[in-house]
Amino acid sequence: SNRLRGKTILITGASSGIGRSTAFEFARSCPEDLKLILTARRINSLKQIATDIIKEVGNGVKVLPVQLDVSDAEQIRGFVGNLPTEYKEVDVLVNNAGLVKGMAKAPDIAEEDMNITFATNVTGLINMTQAVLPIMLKRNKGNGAGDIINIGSIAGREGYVGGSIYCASKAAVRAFTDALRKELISTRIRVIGIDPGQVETEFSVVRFYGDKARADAVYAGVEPLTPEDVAEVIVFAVGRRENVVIADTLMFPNHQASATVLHRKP
Ligand code: NDP
Ligand code: 8X3
Repeated sequence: SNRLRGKTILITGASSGIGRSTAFEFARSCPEDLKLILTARRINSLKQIATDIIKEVGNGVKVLPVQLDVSDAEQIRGFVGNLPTEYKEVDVLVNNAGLVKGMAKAPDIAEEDMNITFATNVTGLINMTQAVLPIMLKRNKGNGAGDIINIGSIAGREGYVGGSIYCASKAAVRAFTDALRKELISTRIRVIGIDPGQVETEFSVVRFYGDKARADAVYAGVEPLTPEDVAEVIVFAVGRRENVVIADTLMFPNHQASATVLHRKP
């Protein structure tokens, strides 16, 4: 039987890239019975995605789009309390929302870029986790209490030039994920860390403040992962037997061996 059946799945950063693909992948993997809570700042994109998911898989999947800026602690506090009753029992939290602004080297990093990066990737992820954990802990009764999936990056394992704030933020995600798994060891909550290498999404467009040409140059001569590739791994991890924790995953496209070792076709 389908282990995803009946689950309520909350995804941050679901308006684009990996988060969006993860929403579709969950829906396709359990079209008969699933609830998706899709969050991001761009509510119109979320509404469109909700419509498209139901168009594709039918209305066995229920989708709730909610505007939520994870960098705003106040919004997170209100969000969980205001979930409609039928969506309150969150089983799976996918902490995916994340970004970086700029590729400046110290000492030229804009304070604003640093602040938004940490407020989203680190503080936002921790606040979301703290907001949702009580729901999972309350349900914790010996089986399947819940899953927390944190999206890190190869950048969290290895620094690269022009990546210091992003790398530091993702190293923080990795450290938080590791400590959290230990803190929750007496529960049945699974803490799952996934660190992708290059994935072609809006990530680089956002990093370069909307400069599409500069973003495209990042992927010139290489074949990056698709957001679907990462979504498949997320859904696979959640779909394992309850006693199986896919704790720590590093995934690359074939041309990549580290944050800095990439083979580019001339
Ligand atoms: P995208 O830019 O395509 O998607 C990022 C998502 O995060 C968007 O849905 C965006 O929605 C959301 N987001 C950004 N800021 C906030 C915020 N303050 N509150 C809520 N949502 C927010 O990039 P990716 O899909 O690539 O990124 C997803 C995750 O994957 C990130 O954590 C990223 O660091 C990580 N990652 C990406 C890699 C890559 O090469 N692309 C590699 C490894 C990890 P909105 O703007 O509507 O709020
Ligand atoms: C994004 C991957 O290497 O471009 O997480 O920083 S990288």
